[in-house]
Amino acid sequence: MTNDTIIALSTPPGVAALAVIRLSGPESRAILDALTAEKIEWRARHAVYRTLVGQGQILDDVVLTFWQAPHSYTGEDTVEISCHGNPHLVEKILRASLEHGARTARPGEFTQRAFLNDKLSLTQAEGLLDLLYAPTERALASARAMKEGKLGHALEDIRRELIDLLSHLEASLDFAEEGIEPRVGPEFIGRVESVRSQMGQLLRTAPLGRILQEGALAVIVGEPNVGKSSLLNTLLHEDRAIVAPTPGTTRDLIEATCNLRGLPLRLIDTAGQRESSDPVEIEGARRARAVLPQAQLVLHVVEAHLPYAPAKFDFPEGIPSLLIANKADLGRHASLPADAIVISVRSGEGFEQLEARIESALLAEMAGESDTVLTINARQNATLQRAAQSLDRTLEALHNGSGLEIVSIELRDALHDLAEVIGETTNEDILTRLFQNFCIGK
Ligand SMILES: Nc1nc2c(ncn2[C@@H]2O[C@H](COP(=O)(O)OP(=O)(O)OP(=O)(O)O)[C@@H](O)[C@H]2O)c(=O)[nH]1
Ligand SMILES: [Mg+2]
Repeated sequence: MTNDTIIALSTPPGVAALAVIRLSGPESRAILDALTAEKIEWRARHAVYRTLVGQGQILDDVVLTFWQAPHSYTGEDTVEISCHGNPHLVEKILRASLEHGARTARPGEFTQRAFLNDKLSLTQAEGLLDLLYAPTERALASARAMKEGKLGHALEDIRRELIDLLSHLEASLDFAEEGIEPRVGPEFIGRVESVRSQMGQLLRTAPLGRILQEGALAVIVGEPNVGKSSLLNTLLHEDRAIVAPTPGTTRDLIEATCNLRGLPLRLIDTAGQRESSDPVEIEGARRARAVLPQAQLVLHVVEAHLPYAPAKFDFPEGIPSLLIANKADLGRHASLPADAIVISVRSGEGFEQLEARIESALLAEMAGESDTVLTINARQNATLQRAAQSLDRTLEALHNGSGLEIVSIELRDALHDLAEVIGETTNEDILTRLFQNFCIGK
């Protein structure tokens, strides 16, 4: 339990109609008592209107709302001050509170206290962080599911089953000491397999989780004048890049983010690839090739009505690419490969299919689970992978008829990793890093 009282502005800095300052800790009420001339009858979840006074000066007219421990966000006594949204006023109220014993909160410290006081689990805290930063509807839904504890519950179910399996196993091992041959039946193996497949399902959501949090990078490349910038503008629904009939229009990399079927997609438009003696164009084409290896998806644009020729530049290995044949309004050449996505920026045709193909290319690893709401993040993925490996070794040992001691060790390892994902045995560093990512006042 912490015994100091922390304070921070919980709304964005700057001028606004209102600002909310939050205090949490045992002295929350006392600090405000010291700033008000008129006595306050503190009642949980009730708001009172008061004038704050500091060093004989009127600070502001505010509304104070009180939450009593443990029924607050942090689990501690908490007071929220709603004041006028003037940065100088906020500064004065903060300073006056610090003079009366409050301490400035670190980023995420309110949420960290909530975690330490068992008000929310580690995966819920991670969901909350994702919720604050979610860039699309789909990211919001996934963050909300995690914040509501759905992932935590799925992990708890897996853990309970593992504990149960382990206790069965230990019981058999105890019998062994009494001279009875220890054995586990096919039912036991079946249960381990089922736990492993549940873990597999969660692990498959990791690529989507990453895309929802960080966005996926798609780079648009092709020869000059094929309509790369036109494609960028259409996907963005915005006139972002210059479009012109002269080849060699785009020189710099142009980056923008769009929302494609709920997936945050970072798009980069590039200079056309061709032999040139213009140093600016050469540099533009070089930058385009240099950014390619960072892409999660390459959008290779050609012209639909012209004879198809493979790209003269190298695609980075291992990055999926889509062939997009633009200007279909001018015709379709017979030489176009069958997998080309035929579109026309001018007529708007083919965009439905293009979006579907981009979506499935990005979610390929999830095979048919693109509607998944529950996703795991990078930290959970790393630890859950380890747990899955332990389970694989458990199954191997069971199938090979290795000793049950080995099975028990592997199951224990899996349990240990699972406890870490859930947040029961997570080390300080990971916790510190997580909470630092929150904004101040959260
Ligand atoms: N007919 C037709 N013209 C198009 C279509 N899409 C783009 N264009 C035209 O093609 C020309 C080149 O378009 P851009 O989008 O500037 O092509 P780009 O690939 O970015 O060209 P660079 O930046 O020079 O490499 C412009 O005149 C566009 O209006 C299309 O679907 N149909
Ligand atoms: Mg261009």
